[in-house]
Amino acid sequence: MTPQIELDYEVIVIGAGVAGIYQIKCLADLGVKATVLEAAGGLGGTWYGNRYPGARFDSESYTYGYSFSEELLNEWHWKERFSGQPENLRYLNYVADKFDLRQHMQFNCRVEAAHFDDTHHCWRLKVDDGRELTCRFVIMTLGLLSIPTVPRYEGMDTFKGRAFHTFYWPHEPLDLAGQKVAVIGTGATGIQVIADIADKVGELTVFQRRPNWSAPLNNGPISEAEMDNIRSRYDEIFAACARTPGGFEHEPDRRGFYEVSREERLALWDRLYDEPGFGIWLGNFREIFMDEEANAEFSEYIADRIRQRVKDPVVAEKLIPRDHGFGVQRVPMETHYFEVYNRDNVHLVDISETPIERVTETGLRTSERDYDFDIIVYATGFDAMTGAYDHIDIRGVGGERLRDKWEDGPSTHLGIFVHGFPNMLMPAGPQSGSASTNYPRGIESGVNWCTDFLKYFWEHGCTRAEATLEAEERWTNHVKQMYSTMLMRKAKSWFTGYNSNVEGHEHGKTRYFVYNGGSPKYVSILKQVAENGYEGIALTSDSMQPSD
Ligand code: NA7
Repeated sequence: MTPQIELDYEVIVIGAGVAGIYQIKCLADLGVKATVLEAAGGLGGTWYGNRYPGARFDSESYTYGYSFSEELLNEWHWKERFSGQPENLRYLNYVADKFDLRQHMQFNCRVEAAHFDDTHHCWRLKVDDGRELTCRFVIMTLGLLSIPTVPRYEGMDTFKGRAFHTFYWPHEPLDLAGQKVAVIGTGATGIQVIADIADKVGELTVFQRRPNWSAPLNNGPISEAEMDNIRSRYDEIFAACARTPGGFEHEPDRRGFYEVSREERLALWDRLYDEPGFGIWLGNFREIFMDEEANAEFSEYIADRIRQRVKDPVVAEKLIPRDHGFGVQRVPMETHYFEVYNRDNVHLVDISETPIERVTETGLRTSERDYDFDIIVYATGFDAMTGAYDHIDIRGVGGERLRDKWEDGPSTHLGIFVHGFPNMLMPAGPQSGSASTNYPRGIESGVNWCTDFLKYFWEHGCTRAEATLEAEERWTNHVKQMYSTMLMRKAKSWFTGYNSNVEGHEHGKTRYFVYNGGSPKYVSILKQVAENGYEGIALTSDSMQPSD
């Protein structure tokens, strides 16, 4: 018999972002005693944090919204095809209010530790307000990109102006007029913020270590009439998202790259370049992701587009990536980004040639010269995927630390369970298909699956659920193997665990973060696992012996 103790909650969900909001909705519907603990002062996760100018979806807004409520779908009017942060945050708050979810959320509560109690088959959580809370299940909805990272330059604390990471862009209005601003970093975030603020600041200096392949977002407003049409097609839209590997409406071109003529390839690329969204990446030939030659030909096409848009040929060449091809890293989508470099008040500093040596009281020093700034913006990315887990002292059976277990990269069963860490669920964990797709589409399937699993667990009177080591090894090897055909395996990006600002992640030692099998395949695997009585997961109940 499992010794009984009175638990504070049956389930504690950590994180009130897109996944946490939906997870608590499902638990509330079941009438389970559950709460969400959120470190920030409000809900929204990514959309609570990233308030920098230009922050917006690269997903079509109407594919990013939740699909679970027809009423919600009918009520909400997306104003732009790729909606901006303020509206996105409003939307998530609207959802929380509509379904009365705020009563189940606690803000400004940072979970510092989560230790599994193997005697009572429960988790003991330490919160930074001094409380210890117990629960049967802990559900990690921590976000994929929720731990911002900054460079380790000397003198960072000596700067007399304002300096912040894009994730911590001030909540109060910040007047940029006449200001001398530095932006360090040209990833998806840097590209959005640079394009947005170039005409609002006095001088903008961009410090670029490596350029990124980027293509036009082609955003635009959504009229009432268009929104009515979208509403009438929601079933069709979500069905299309469920069919495609990336969870978008963009379907890969099924023709073989080498089966069509160069003219036909160019015709497709010209069309995709002018289309809204990720079509240029996800609607392209599949060979772009796997075949060096096909990738090089397409990359050269994009390079020519950059040359056409940037007047100074020297600057244009600096904006063209040399170390990787198009699409092997997350493709940032842009709005007049390249034209920014035609402005007199914008300067590009290639810090692969003249590295930043230190932060000074008045700005930045490169190996070439000193620069003075009022504001330094670090658009330098995140400790992706596992970073948020590393920031909590998570200990499983026998006190094993998750951080230690994952030192060389995550190992999971389905991206949902971790052997040695029973009663812990990750609806969109590292190595899950839910995390490598149009996020809310993946979230909904991940959360639905976890919720069904919990129902099964409770119906069978279970007290403990743990992935077997064998199942974990099988899944982790499967995830690794799928990298072997993808060009992305060679890229230095967060897809492979690279981050020069995080100890141990600097040299691009590959970490297998992403499930590359596509959303439909992942969902069918989840379905099969459930149909087979949750194979690979050892369940313990007081009335039955441990099994898998
Ligand atoms: P990314 O895509 O990781 O980009 C970070 C950028 O910051 C990238 O250009 C980096 O250059 C640069 N960086 C990072 N550290 C440094 C240091 N120390 N010095 C100079 N430059 C540096 O993060 P984002 O926030 O842009 O995007 C994250 C995700 O958000 C994105 O994938 C979308 O899903 C949304 P590097 O390329 O490493 O040379």
